Amino acid sequence: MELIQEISEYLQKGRAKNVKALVQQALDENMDPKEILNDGLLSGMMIIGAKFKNNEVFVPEVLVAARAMNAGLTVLEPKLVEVGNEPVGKAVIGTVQGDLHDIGKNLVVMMLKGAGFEIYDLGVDVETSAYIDKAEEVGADIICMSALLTTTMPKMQDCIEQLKERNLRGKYIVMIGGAPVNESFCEQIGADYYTPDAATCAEVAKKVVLGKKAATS
Ligand code: B1M
Repeated sequence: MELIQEISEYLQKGRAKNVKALVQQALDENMDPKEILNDGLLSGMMIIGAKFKNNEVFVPEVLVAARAMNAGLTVLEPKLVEVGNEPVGKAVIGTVQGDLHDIGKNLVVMMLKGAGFEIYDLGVDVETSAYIDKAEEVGADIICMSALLTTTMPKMQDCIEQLKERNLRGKYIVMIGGAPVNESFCEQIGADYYTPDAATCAEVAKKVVLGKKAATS
């Protein structure tokens, strides 16, 4: 079996140690880190996601697959973030309150780091005010929110409303994303940018932060 296929298969079985070792082997064989991510790890997670939806697997299986995914990501992270290291700005990030999904958010963190951002990762189940408090504390440029559940998406709007209440709406660029989020939701709640994936998020973040800094300098 091809190495990349093996990574996907072991991820689906939740075999974290094997996934970690195979990702390392793939890197040692000079495979492209993005190929390992997309065709190995993410494709395995997509298969698990589809099976979960069809009730062919349940939460425990998804959880071990997610752990295997995160184990693979720890090996891949140094390669994914080594692209650039000029300091670009500061970003506060987290998965919104009530939501425990962190794989996509962790990928966004890696890509933002790779784009040169200093990251303040608040983790999962983040209270709305915590994003704003942290942004104020560290002098952030961007607030990034991730949501994977339709039931937790409204927390993004709560953050926008709190920013307005605290007269801080113009101070921060607000970026949102996650599987159920889309452009029209972004417009509806008055966030600044929706991006569909981690790489695009980092690309847009860098462009707008540098643009804002150039305009104010
Ligand atoms: Co959950 N889950 N889950 N789950 N889970 C989904 C999201 C679901 C779609 C599955 C399904 O039914 N098909 C469904 C949501 C349905 C809905 O709301 N419409 C669901 C459900 C229902 C649940 C529970 C309620 C199940 C239960 O308990 N009965 C429960 C909720 C727990 C909670 O959060 N309170 C639950 C629990 C879990 C696990 C804990 C078992 C596990 C999470 C483990 C973890 O994250 N550490 C889990 C997983 C793994 C999934 C699926 C299978 C995979 C999610 C994932 O990691 N994808 C998911 C099904 C699916 O999405 N196909 C599912 C890979 C990841 C890279 O993609 O996070 O989308 P994603 O990130 C992408 C983009 O969205 C984007 O970048 C990434 C790609 O580059 N992105 C951003 C993400 N954040 C961004 C922010 C940005 C920009 C881009 O800007 C700031």
